[in-house]
Amino acid sequence: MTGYPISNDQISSHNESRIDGLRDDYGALARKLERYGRDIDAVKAKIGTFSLALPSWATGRGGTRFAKFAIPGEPTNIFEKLADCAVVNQLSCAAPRVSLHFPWDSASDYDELKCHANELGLGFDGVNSNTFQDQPDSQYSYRNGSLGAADAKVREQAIAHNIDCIEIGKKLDSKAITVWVGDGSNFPGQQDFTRALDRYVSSTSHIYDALPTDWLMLLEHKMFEPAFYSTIISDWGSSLMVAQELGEKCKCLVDLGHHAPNTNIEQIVARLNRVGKLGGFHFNDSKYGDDDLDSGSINPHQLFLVFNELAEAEANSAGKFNPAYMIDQSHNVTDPIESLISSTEAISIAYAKASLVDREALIEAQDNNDAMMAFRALRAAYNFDVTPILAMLRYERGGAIDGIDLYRASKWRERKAQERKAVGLGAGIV
Ligand SMILES: [Mn+2]
Repeated sequence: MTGYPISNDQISSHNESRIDGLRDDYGALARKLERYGRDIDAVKAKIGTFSLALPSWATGRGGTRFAKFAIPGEPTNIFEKLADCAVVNQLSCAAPRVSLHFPWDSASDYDELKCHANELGLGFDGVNSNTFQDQPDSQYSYRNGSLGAADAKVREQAIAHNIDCIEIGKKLDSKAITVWVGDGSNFPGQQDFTRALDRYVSSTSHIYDALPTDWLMLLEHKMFEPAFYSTIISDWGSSLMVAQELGEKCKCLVDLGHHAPNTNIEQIVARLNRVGKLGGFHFNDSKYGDDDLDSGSINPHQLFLVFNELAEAEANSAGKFNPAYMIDQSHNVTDPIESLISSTEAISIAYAKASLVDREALIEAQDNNDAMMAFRALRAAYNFDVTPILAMLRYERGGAIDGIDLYRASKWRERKAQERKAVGLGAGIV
């Protein structure tokens, strides 16, 4: 425990003043759940199996296309990003993996990086490639696309970069690579839809061939941006088409923000699961488009409905259901650590509520065409305040009853502002 960022003394004194109140709330919820036919400790054990990955890039302040406003004490390299992720995990006890992004997170020695992460209580999730921006040492530009580019040399460079990411991931014990490309067009006629997709499929098949046997390749679709007329993998249909063409190690990743407004995302979850192609999730929230707002901050009910489908999928998966869960959001106006603690709880709440759904009652109502009783089966679970279960889990695991309160009291950011170099002014990043 010595490598952990927040001292045990600090956590103990924080919890000491809150544990009596928590036990009171937990007891009241236990009695309520008992009347509902559920044992709170069994529910807690189930919720305790849930965990998330944190993206390294979310530890810095995000931005928009217009600007980024840095805060003092932001991490400036992968080691500092890991330290901030370790704070989130230590206090929330539900985010033990970090997802790296290359070349942003390049290191000179990945064995050292892995050891360092392990000392902080962290492991590594899937790796992410980046062919949506040029790097200082890039020979060819991605300005006209990457894996689907018309120029074969550009495609070869993009393929080689993805294979490099797999090689790094092998050293870190990652088991997946997530591929998202910015390829697309801004003008009607600029690009032939079919030939561009053919080139993308051909390129991704080379990356697929380089996958170790126990790895997955996750394809992330996005409706628009940076291209505004057409995007090469714009929707779950295109993503599924390519995943089915490439083979069983290729699956689809659903980012909650990458759909048209009002899209029924929970139905997409059910569809992808039906064909065994639901590979993972990127959690965030939105009001208008790909806003990358904090998970559950705008529409917590939708998050619950997504998890309800995941719970249904898990119940019918014969033990093979293991999607990669990750936060993917941009923190423009908050301290990223606070947003990540808050979002970890919001996502865990949705998971917990979905696990409380009375599935027998739900299926019975569905089969009897009883819309109101089916809806009530969902609403009854949604209406439970499950936060005492999550707080008790954190307490029992050495985390914080109130993570953000303790984080503020620890003055972590103020201390880091003294130690870390300033990030300075920067352009927006989405
Ligand atoms: Mn994403």
